Amino acid sequence: YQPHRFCVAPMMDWTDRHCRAFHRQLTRHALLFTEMVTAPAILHGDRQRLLGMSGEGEHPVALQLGGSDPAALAEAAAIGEGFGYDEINFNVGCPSDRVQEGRFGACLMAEPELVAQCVARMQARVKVPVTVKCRIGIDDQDSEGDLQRFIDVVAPAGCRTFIVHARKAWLQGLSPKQNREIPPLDYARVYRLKAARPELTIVINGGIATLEEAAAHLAHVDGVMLGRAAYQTPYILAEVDRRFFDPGAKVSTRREAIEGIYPYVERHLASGGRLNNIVRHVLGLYHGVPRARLFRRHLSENAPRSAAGLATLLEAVAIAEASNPQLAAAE
Ligand code: FMN
Repeated sequence: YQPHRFCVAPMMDWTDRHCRAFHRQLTRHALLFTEMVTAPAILHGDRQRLLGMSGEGEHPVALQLGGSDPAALAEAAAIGEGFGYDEINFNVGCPSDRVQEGRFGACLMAEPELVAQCVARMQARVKVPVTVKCRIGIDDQDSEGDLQRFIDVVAPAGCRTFIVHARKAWLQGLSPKQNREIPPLDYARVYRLKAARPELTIVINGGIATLEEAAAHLAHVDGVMLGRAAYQTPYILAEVDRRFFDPGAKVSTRREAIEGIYPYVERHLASGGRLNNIVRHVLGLYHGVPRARLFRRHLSENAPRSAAGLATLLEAVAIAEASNPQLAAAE
């Protein structure tokens, strides 16, 4: 059993606990990741808000940390482990300016010794695995040898699993959004990394849109990580368990997935939360079926209202499923 066989990527503002509660209705086994949380935020901020989970059913879930101070990261990792996270993942892949100022994210690829120190200090404090999410390169430091050297310095510090975004990061002149499209992906480089270091668990990320593509990558690497496709077309997650983990697993219908979160929605509303906190992650559920637009519209118009309750969600489902009897069966 390889827990990293299928992962849903860490995405700021997207993969919060509500999103994860929803994704969990579609797949029992995919490894979910939090948004990046910085070590200083954990040390000085509202831990319950930053680290609280949606409930016991959320596992397996990895906490992604950002930072570059080994001591602060180690403390943050220990706190995260205390909250029950199954893995601590270190962000060495995010290109944004804000993140560079604090010296975290992809710019750390230029400092493998520092990354190794961070990993070693974290792994010394926690029992759960510490993993790294990185890029194939940055700026002009992106030869095959540079990636290999980065991995060979960091792995002995205690990291056995690397999630590699198969696109180099450009730290100047591109927004993070642009840098998710340019420069082109180089999957072959990640495959060669796995071939050269077969003892490491290598997970590939970047531009994977379907489970067919995911399956093709798995012929070369140990795992796949999907970001935007999982978020924007979440129903693809429904087949992940059967396809990648357990041939006997059940595939939920869209309706079952959404009915599965009703109790969570009710608890959230009862504790003073807004419907839209959860429902904004559900908008893509019917993507590709005839009444998807009506579903999305009903929710985006009504869920943000402060009084919106479970009824709004029930109405949206009724709208999406009206005269769509084939949706009753899993596709
Ligand atoms: N990567 C991180 O390592 N940490 C983050 O917090 C993070 N936030 C992201 C937020 C958004 C909205 C998006 C679209 C991506 C973010 N990423 C972050 C990058 C993704 O984890 C992933 O590496 C990237 O989107 C490529 O995968 P994809 O093509 O499957 O989306």
